[in-house]
Amino acid sequence: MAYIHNTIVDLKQSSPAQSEFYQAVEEVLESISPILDSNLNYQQQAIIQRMVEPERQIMFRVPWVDDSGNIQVNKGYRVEFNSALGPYKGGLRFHPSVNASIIKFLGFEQIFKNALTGLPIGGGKGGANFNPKGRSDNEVMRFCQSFMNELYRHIGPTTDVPAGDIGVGAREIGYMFGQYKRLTGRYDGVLTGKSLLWGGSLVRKEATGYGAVYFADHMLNARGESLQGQRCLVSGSGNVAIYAMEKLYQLGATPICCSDSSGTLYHQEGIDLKLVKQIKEQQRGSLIEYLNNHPDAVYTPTSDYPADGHAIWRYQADAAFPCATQNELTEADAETLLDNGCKTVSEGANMPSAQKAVDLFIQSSIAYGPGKAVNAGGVATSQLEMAQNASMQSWSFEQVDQKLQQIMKNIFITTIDTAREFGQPNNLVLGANIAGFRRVAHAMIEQGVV
Ligand code: NDP
Ligand code: 2IT
Repeated sequence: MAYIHNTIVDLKQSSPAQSEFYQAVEEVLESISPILDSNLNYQQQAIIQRMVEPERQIMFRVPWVDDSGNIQVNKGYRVEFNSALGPYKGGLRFHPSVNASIIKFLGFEQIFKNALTGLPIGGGKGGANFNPKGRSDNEVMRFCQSFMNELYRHIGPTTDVPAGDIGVGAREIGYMFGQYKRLTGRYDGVLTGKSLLWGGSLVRKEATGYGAVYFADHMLNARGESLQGQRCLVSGSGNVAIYAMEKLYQLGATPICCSDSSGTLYHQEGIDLKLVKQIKEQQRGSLIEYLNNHPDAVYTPTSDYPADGHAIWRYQADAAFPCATQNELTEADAETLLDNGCKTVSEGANMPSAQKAVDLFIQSSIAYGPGKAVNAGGVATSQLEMAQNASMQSWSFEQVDQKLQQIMKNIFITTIDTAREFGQPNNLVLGANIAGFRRVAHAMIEQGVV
């Protein structure tokens, strides 16, 4: 379609060298083309051109002093992408690979994900090219304080509410909250993913992983199947992966693999989740340490991965949960999964599958859930944390989990109903993108040209 093609050509000119961002935009624009054809109002209102341009992008210097007394300088970002549905909402990522392209792809995805939750939250994302690995708690604290010294003037409980993402968990949120409070004198819900001691919500820690499994369960139930007895591959071993594995065990499935940035672990009898939590959450160590307790497990370092993909997707399993990072599942990985009989792929991470892998999953008619639907339980529970902070309440674990389950069910129904409406019942990419897009587009039209 010429309109979409021209939009992407213009985007590449005005925002050069942002491949991850183009990938996210192309996927959304291609799948919404059926409604662009039938509704010229979107074109007349320049909705697409407005949506691909962030409302505001903030880039800043983050200087800090390491434990040896050396001055370090990082690059900080906050992209306030779209506020049609509510305050900007989305995580902060601290990882050496962070750049403008990655933050923009994440912020763009966040707009549609947040719309799908049905809650009043706009889309944003931020972070820094800071590597927390190997840094002491004091170094992480000084970095977070310096990061907040700039960020605090751009955020607020009804304007922009950051949370965690890769490399940002309860420790980092704590240090950033402390500095925000010191700078502003305000004790308000300006960040989510806070500690339960001072304003956090029960279930927020578990929400993304649990939600990804709830979504997979809905996809299977709709096909007359369930997760009971299924053997699963879960990439990553961070916040999302750990709580996806926990929920899989609770629903009678067995995660047999997980991974980290150094390698992949396979344990035929099922991953010892208590040990993974200890290694990753407490010791901040490497998964290779798992072998000290379980010499019968198999560990493949990244140096031994196949040239065209990743060791984890080469194991035979019923279901795959990519929960680490973007483009961690290649076309060759997808081919192997399908050849080995994998029937479900549920994306806990953001954009984990390369575009060609996505195409293969859709063509094969397996149960394939795209990240922006599957991992929306995290941000949805963040909004529940905002609601509790604003009303000065704290809800029980069961109350929040019930709401999370209901939200994931609604997202699944909205997504599959929209896919059916457009005659492609197995294409949940199309369903999620159109459902999210319509909500944001209509809000933008009603709010005028702003
Ligand atoms: P964490 O930092 O807690 O964990 C990330 C995991 O992925 C770690 O095991 C890490 O390895 C591994 N990893 C990260 N980058 C790479 C890489 N380039 N190559 C290989 N492995 C890598 O992050 P989260 O669990 O919070 O986030 C995981 C994914 O889920 C991300 O895509 C994030 O955007 C998405 N997401 C997160 C949400 C949340 O609520 N946290 C909500 C929705 C989506 P190592 O342990 O060695 O660092
Ligand atoms: O990608 C995501 O949805 C997140 N990292 C969570 C965002 C949030 O505001 O909880």
